[in-house]
Amino acid sequence: PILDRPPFALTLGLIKPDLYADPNAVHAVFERLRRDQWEVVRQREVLFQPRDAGAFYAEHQGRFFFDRLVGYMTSGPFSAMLLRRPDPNKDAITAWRALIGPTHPVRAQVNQPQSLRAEFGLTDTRNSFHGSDAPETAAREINFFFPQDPVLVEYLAHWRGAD
Ligand code: RTP
Ligand code: MG
Repeated sequence: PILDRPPFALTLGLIKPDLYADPNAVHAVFERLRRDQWEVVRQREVLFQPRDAGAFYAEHQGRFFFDRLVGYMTSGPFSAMLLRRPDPNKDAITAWRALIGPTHPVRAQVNQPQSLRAEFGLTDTRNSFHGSDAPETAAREINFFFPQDPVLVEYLAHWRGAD
């Protein structure tokens, strides 16, 4: 049963193009990750073509902000990270989304001023970070950027085996 499973310890984080273009900001983000005991298992620089952004954000096709989102995500290189919580009792997906904060930076500034989007986000679209929202999406998104990575493959076998 799902309740007997360990919390999902992996997630996929993005440092989006606007922020990735600013080395001082990127440095500050990695300092924060170290301080909060995140393990960056893999990290790669990615440059999206429009079709890549459309594939990654397929669920948003047809939304009013889709073209803006594709334009943003193809505006320059960004960083994709396979993140792990070393503490097996902590859920990486929830913890990472809590750290980055609400989608809309203005809301983040009001409700979660310590969050990364409150500090670095610019607009509703240019919100500087991404985080997977569930174990299934984390697995899909990690595999999107790090296909068949052994860390993901082994973790999924262990996690699924827990039922
Ligand atoms: P994400 O998936 O990137 O972590 O963000 P989220 O769940 O907080 O937000 P979601 O609704 O999934 O939207 C995906 C990304 O689309 C852009 N967006 N722009 N009103 C707008 O202009 C708007 N709304 C969303 C953001 O870049 C958001 O992260
Ligand atoms: Mg989302």
